[in-house]
Amino acid sequence: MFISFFIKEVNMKRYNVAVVGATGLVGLEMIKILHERNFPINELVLIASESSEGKKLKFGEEELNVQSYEEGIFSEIDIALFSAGSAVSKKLAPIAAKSGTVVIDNSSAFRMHNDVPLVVPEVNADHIFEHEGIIANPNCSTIQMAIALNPIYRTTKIKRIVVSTYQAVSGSGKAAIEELTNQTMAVLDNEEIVREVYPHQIAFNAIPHIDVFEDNGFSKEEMKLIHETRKIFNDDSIKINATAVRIPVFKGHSESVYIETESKIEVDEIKRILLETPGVKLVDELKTSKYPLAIMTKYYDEVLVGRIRKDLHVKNGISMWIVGDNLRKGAALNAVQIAEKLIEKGLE
Ligand code: 3JN
Repeated sequence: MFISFFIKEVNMKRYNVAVVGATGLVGLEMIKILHERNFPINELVLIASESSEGKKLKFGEEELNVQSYEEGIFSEIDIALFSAGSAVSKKLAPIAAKSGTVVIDNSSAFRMHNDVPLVVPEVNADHIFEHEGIIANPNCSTIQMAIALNPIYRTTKIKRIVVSTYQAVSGSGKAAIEELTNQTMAVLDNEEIVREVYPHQIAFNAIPHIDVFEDNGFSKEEMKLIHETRKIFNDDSIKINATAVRIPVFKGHSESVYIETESKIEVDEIKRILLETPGVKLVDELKTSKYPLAIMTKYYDEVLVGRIRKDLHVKNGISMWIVGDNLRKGAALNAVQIAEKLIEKGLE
């Protein structure tokens, strides 16, 4: 048994992997998850901006140097996980793809492109293999909603979704974590509030504004939820209305999600199918005050679903509360899972 395991390990194909945006919150999480999940790596190349050049990052026990981009850096790379923002992705992902690297991009740069699959592996893993060098990771708020709604959608089509998000500041990066920390202390100490990341004080507040506003009155984050969900389900008939709100929580996005299904489905049936859904954890026991909480994302990689209840007035209307780790399943873990699916079938 040990010998066969050993032979399998030795014979396992190993890949050259790059993380672009390695020093960011999501990049760091990608490195951690590649190690945790024992991804078959031959060489791991960490790429970040010039200002991070020479920094060292841990990959398990190893310490790896951070490099900045230079021509030819992708020539030996099999898979590149990008999380350096959409400007960097727009510039570097096509270069990497052209040199034969498969790019898994966490930005919005290519998500809605027709020749770029937008993938949540538990929902539409089959789309992965339609790639032409770039695969897109959806927005964090989209991923957790899609994963929870998918088993319901497969049972009875969903006609309409009304979603309000309660998003953690880590979605805006390291500077936002610092801003919430500093503002919280400043409010408690009755000192001046300094604002840099958000247009308003985030401490002790809720800001209904994520990303820029579009001409239709919706924010770009809200429009991402609409367009991306339709693309993942390959169903433009789903009517979606979204409100995205930033709240003073460090980690874990929460969502109030209301759906109208095509045919009747009982709450008990939804609970039963969610219990059997990989990547989902049902947390729904009102008597003992059990429901998903943002702080639970510290312990779970699954998307947590609870407070499932029937609308009292609208036929086939159902409400629920969905919570996910925005840095892991909402970003880094989803990207690594796409990479795992890719190598399962062999890269080519
Ligand atoms: O705000 C959040 O909670 C998630 C932020 C996502 C984000 C932030 C800046 C740029 C994205 C994204 O993933 O859609 C982008 C972008 O790539 O457009």
